[in-house]
Amino acid sequence: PQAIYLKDYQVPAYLIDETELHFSLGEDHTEVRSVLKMRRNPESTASSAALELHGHESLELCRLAIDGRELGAGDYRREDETLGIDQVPEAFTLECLTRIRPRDNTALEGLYLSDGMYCTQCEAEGFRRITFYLDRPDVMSVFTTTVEADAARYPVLLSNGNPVARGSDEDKGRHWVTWQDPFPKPAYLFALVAGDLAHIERPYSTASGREVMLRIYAERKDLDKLDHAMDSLVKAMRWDEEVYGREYDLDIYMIVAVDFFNMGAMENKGLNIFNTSCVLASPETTTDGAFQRVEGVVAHEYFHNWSGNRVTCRDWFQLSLKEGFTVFRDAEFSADMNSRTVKRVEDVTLLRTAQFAEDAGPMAHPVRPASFIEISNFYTLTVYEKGAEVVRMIHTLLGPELFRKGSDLYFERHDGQAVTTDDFVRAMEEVSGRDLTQFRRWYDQAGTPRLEVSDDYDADSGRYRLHLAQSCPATPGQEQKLPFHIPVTLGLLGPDGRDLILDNGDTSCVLELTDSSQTFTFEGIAARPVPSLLRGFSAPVKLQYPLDRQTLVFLMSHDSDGFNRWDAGQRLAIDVIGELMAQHNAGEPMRLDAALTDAFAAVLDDESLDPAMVAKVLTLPSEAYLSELADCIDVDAIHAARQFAKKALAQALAERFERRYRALAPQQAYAPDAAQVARRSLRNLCLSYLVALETPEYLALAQAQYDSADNMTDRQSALSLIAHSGATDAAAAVLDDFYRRYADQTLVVNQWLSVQAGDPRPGALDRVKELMQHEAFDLRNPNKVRSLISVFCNLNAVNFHAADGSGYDFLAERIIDMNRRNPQMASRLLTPLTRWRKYDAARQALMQSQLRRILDSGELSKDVYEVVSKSLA
Ligand code: B3K
Ligand code: ZN
Repeated sequence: PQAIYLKDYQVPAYLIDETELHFSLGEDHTEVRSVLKMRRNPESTASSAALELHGHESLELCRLAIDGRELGAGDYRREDETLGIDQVPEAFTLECLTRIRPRDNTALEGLYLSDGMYCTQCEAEGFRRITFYLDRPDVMSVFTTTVEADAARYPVLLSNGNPVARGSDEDKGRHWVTWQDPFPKPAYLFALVAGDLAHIERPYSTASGREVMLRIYAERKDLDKLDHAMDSLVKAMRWDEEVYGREYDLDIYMIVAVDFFNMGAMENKGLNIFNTSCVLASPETTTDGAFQRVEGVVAHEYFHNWSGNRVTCRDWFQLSLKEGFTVFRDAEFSADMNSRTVKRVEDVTLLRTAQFAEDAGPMAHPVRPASFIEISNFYTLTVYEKGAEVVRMIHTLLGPELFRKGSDLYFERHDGQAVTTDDFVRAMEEVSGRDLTQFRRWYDQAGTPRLEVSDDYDADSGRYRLHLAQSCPATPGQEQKLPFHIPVTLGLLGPDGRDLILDNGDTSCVLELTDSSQTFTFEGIAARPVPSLLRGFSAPVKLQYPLDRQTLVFLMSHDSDGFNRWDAGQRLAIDVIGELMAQHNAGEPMRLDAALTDAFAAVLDDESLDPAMVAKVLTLPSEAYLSELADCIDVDAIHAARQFAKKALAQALAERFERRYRALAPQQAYAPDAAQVARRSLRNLCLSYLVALETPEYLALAQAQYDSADNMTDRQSALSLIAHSGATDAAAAVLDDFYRRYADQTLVVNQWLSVQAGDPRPGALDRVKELMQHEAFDLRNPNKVRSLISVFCNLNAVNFHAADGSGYDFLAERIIDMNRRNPQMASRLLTPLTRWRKYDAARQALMQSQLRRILDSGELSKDVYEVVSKSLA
């Protein structure tokens, strides 16, 4: 397989002004007829008049004609992934008839069947599995699509745009609907759905008074779980009108929920296709976290209508143009709908745990990659989450008003175009008059910068100086890095814990670090201050500013920045757990520093704090984050020390945990609103500490919560606490009960699989293997694979990294099998093996040998080949 380079980009040689598609869906195969109005691109410098269309090897070509003249086999060249015609006119009509087999499509790209319903996934390069086309985002065309199918089996026929005609052939029992999408779009935004679907609908009038119909489709049995997604959609539409001045543009907006889907959802123009896990929600079946995820994903896909669809990407190297910006938009939306600080804590936790790990691994790449073998491998935390951080930094540097002006200019200037991240930055430069040349390095240089800070204070002169230095580790293909432009939001706390007023008259300011090291001076400071650095996590960097535990406790209780208060608590916990690990490895008894217990007690006692933030502060850093921070990951010590800390905190604070647990008992009927979510999160956290004590009394408390819960949040958290406790009989009984209650609710059964896959006790791998044979499991369904296999390999470190290598062996086998079925899934599964350099020599050898085994296993997809070969390089 060959790499493709950004530097080789060339404008398309041909354009497609109009695309007419006719789908005849049949049980055995589907016929796709296309009529393309094409012409030579006046901007192309290509000398030959040859036309190269993309087309997957699975396409069966039945007929090809130019301007009505049928081409014979000698008139074109069929290669693995392309169809070439040597000589075509300046302007012409290309007709094509292809045959495809959606039923055999296990890759879930292109047109496939999900539980008997037809659906599509075309981003990034799935359209070439439907028909021959210029399947690249800078070829934008107006689509008219007719879908024809059996009327009884597939009563609902959908595509992008507005329905303009329909009809039926009663003798044959078939019917058809024609859809027209007036907005030119690239093929990756094409969508088609056919099935026996039910829907809910709600009218919406836009800010300027246009009437729009919103519809959400799902299987009939799930019709009662669509209201939350609809409410979320309406909120997102209003928010985008208010915050970005963006309105919806078609007469109808549709979301369809499907059970077989490689990722979360897809923003196809006017016809979003969603994983059921990102649409369906009901109190009985859905946790608070999942309710919020539905809200966030519905908003994300809706926001793409402007940041992605109206203005799209020139090529796939620019993916973060739409994804980074849209993640930033959805994060701000969720922050406005719920708690801003909690949302920030969650996003930064994901970034620091998983994106930093990606940035330090063999697949590290810039937000705008310079090359790829398979683009599907680049839908990453770096492109999405770090990309969103880069947009956030622009927002921080410009301020909200100029940022909005920049976004207005970007949308107006580029509406209907396929553009680059540079175009986005240029709009921001123009409205602000700022030069972001150096800032652009965030798009081009991979790796997580380190920010080293030291300070000094001179009491006589009242001068306080902060010394900031940056560096960035080498990443594959990038040995040397140039300094980044880093916004460091800063506050200074006086000895009383209050913010000092800074020169700008405010309690925070933004320092702009542009050199490899710089000193910032503050005059007239009466006493040595404590700096609150990177407030709100103003840049995606690793901060190195050693603070003693006492100062961390001080920041934890006084910092006016909620994010940094939380972060100080995390740093304290990390420090204390590190000490426990050292004791563990020295064979000494572990002893928890009372500083942590006291700090937690103070937070727990302060009833004026938002319970959601209290829950975040009292949540110990995850094993995954502790692993990311380690140079060499000591899986067992991390697990042992963290468990010990949890239990020791529970012992010291049991009374307090129990008191708050009881005080936070539900007072009203369940609602997934911010206030209730906050109470439940703290209450369930208290319960988790109590159950860590493993006393019959507290296990009974968890059991009582499980039995009496009127919602999935409380039931599921009790379930996993009991299931992971040492009480084996109770664990088996509650898992059994849970399955029996929810056997007909696929998404709930997936949680049941995850709880078992995540069990840190010995024997989890055998259980996972058993569950693969269970009726509830299906290797073809990505949600099931993620719930069972990915959870085991990513969230159950002690078992997956078992010293005998059994976890690695299991995963390699799964990947080799999945490579044939669904390359995208297979490639995603590889992630934990790619991190082999972070483990001890024995584990390194075991992991490497499994990677080699995969590499030698036969014909690998581009997806798997790219990740395995880069991991071994
Ligand atoms: N744009 C899609 C992701 C498509 C992934 C293709 N492998 C979902 C999203 O980011 O909104
Ligand atoms: Zn997206």
